[in-house]
Amino acid sequence: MKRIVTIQDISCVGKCSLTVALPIISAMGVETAVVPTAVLSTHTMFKNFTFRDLSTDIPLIQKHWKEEKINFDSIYTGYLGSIEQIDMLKDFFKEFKTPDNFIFIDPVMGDNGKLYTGFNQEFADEMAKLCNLADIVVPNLTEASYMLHKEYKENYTEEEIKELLIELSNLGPNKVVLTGVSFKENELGVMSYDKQTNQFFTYFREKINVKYHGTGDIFASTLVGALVNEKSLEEALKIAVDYVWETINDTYIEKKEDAYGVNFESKIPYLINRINM
Ligand code: PXL
Repeated sequence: MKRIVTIQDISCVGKCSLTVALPIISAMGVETAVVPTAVLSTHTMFKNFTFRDLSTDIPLIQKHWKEEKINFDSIYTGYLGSIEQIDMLKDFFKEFKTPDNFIFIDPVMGDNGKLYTGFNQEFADEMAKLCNLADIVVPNLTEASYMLHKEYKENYTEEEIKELLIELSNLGPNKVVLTGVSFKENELGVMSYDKQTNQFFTYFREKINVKYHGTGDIFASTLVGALVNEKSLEEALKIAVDYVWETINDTYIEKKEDAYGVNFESKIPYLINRINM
């Protein structure tokens, strides 16, 4: 069985980071090892959340796993709590990167033009340096703007998105995916760039006019799961966008509050069908 290690926080309520990565990757038939970076009572969109930093455990977990000769088909990072953790991961990558696996970074930092509580430009700059070690990075437009020191805009032309993708690939990774891309009012999706083949790829679905928290984490978890299942980047992107669309649609019908995330659980059978197609 393939094995992914995912490194991100546990937000105990709110359906993001580890509480979505674990069930989604497992449902895709891949073992999910975890390095929890922090424990929060909820994600940071709620007020008065608790935050326990788990940085000191990271090198200890790394050392033990090295002794046990544990290896991974992919190393997938999401929300990281501090610059110190970014530095620790550089070392973690060195220990566990092999010629056969790939490093997948979701540089979780912000959305809608703003950084989440607790992040600043310095963190974005350090995250950009961490991306140098990645094989694939999957920022949204906010995260890309901060990492590249570019102004965030509401609307982009195809040429501008291509430029952003190339600049992101110049940070280091061979494959880059931008999420939240839209060239028409009623469409939303992703655009990717593969530096080795010089290929761009777009995939859109009909836009549902709501924003739910945690969908970026669902997208990233599904994408890395599909890639480890040996789907091509294009096929994996279609599966991830379609699954996120299904979960948003299901939630929209129920009209839930956005901070509580999407009904990804009810669409797990859909995901399993897609991955086995
Ligand atoms: O969904 C991204 C995310 C992950 N983890 C924590 C967060 C957020 C977004 O706000 O606060 C703790």
